[in-house]
Amino acid sequence: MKFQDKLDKAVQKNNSLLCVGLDIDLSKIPQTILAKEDPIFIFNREIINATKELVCAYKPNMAFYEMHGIYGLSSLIKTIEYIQSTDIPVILDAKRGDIGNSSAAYAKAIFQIFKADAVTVNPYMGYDSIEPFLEYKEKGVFVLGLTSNKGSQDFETADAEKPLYKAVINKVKEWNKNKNCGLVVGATKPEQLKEIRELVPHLPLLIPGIGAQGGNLEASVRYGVDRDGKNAIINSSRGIIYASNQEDFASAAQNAAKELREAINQNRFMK
Ligand code: OMP
Repeated sequence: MKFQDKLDKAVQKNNSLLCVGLDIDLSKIPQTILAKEDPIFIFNREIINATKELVCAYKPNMAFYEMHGIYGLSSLIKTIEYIQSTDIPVILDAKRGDIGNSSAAYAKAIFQIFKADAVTVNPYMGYDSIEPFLEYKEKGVFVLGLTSNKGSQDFETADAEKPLYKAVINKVKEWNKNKNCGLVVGATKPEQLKEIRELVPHLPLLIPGIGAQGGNLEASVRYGVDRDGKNAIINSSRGIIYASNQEDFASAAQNAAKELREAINQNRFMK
């Protein structure tokens, strides 16, 4: 199934635009889980069981698995396999992008080995660095547009007259021949988000930066959704999965996800 269709189904079924980020931090996982075999997978499975009726996507960031070497990668594969049994799409946050043949290898790993439904990519190296991902027509490709971090001012918005992120957006519109592109726009940049949504009325926007990074939820939802109140994927990682670092972590994550889904929905149709 195409990523966009899978996303639309999950949005509809769970009445949700919430994406839970699975950014594993062993120092925040309860001792009883750490004592088990494959604690990363067990932790994720509990979080997924507690939130699968509340979300439209999951977004594991590869860095948090790669840092544990082969064990982390094996837990990531098991986690994605488990998510696939729930019909919720997986956006693998990898921020890849390299010369063509290297990107082709990255794309193969992400879509064929890890079996993600979508990926995040870095556009700095231009079209041939993104093309191998776009060739997987069924998969979603989220291009970094305007990121949530402070350093976004170094390049993305350095030129106030002609900001680089706008050049990226124009290219993404060109690159969207297979209708499988999306854009990443940080929740910390609500003003620009409004403008970006006008430039790309139909593209799915992945919007991270809610919760731990202090992004503006209300504005991100209002400005981020399309005309039908869809296609904004509002991500929170630490704010959900580490709502508690005690035994009650899964129910605490469930409560945090319920609250956030509700807060998102209150702003979805306010355009
Ligand atoms: P929390 O701050 O814990 O909610 O995590 C945010 C997640 O979104 C992390 O995995 C980041 O790497 C990712 N992210 C950003 O925070 N800012 C961006 O501009 C882009 C991303 C991303 O591509 O997902």
